[in-house]
Amino acid sequence: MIRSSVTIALVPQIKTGPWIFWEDLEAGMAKAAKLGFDAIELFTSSADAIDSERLLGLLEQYELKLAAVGTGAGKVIHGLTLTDADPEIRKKAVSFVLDMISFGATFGAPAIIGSMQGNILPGMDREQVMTWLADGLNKLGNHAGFLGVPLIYEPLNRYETNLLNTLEAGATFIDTLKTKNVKLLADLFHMNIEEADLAESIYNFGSYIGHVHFADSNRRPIGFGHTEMATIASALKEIEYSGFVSAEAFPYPDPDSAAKQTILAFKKYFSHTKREEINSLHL
Ligand code: LER
Ligand code: MN
Repeated sequence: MIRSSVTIALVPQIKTGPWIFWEDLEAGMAKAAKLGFDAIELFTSSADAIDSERLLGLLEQYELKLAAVGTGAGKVIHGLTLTDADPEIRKKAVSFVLDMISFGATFGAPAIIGSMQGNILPGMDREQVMTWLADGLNKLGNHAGFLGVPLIYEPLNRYETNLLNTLEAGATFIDTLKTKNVKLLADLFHMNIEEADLAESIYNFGSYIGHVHFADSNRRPIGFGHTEMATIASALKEIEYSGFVSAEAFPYPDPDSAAKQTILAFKKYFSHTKREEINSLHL
């Protein structure tokens, strides 16, 4: 069964980004629950930014799952990546993500390696950088496996990384890893830029996909851009994807409307709740 999720960003230093709800964990969760989302995805500044007991209580209270935890704050706030030329920084990056994996695993949620993968900077050797990435993913994948969750690796579009940009490149790379515990994140926004045919790539690399970021071509909520969602939804059903479709999209035109639009799109493509029922909800 494909389940819905919505992002909540709790990083005070970041005021713009593709997250639907911002700053207030409980308010975001209450709205997610009211709209009928199955889960939330969290973007926090570190693994100890939220008290685990409190989160557990809120997840139970609002009957939500934790779909995944983002690790990008490691780069954005702390300046860490898994492929930094400085071994000390790489070590800190691994340690930051290890803690995030442990945090997420408490709730059965995987951690996502997105911007923490870094970039090949001028003067760096591609092969060397890919070895650093492999070393990091092997350590992190093993730790996640020990805790019973996958590690999610996200191919990003070319304007965010020059490492791996497509599902095919991601799948080919993770096949070379020692760990067998890394899955791919199919972010529909990045895929819109990089894939020749989104549905075809989903069919071809379906067995590698462990998480989906649900955003339209312009990174607005699904339905506010020109992505052909019907064929993508068919592909996800065809491969028997059974994870979360998580709205990592801009809060356009505002967080509440973006959340409503997302759940409407989710219901349209993955189940059959009537539009009027959702429109009548007052957040
Ligand atoms: C970044 O563009 C992104 O898609 C995130 O999921 C990764 O941090
Ligand atoms: Mn993403």
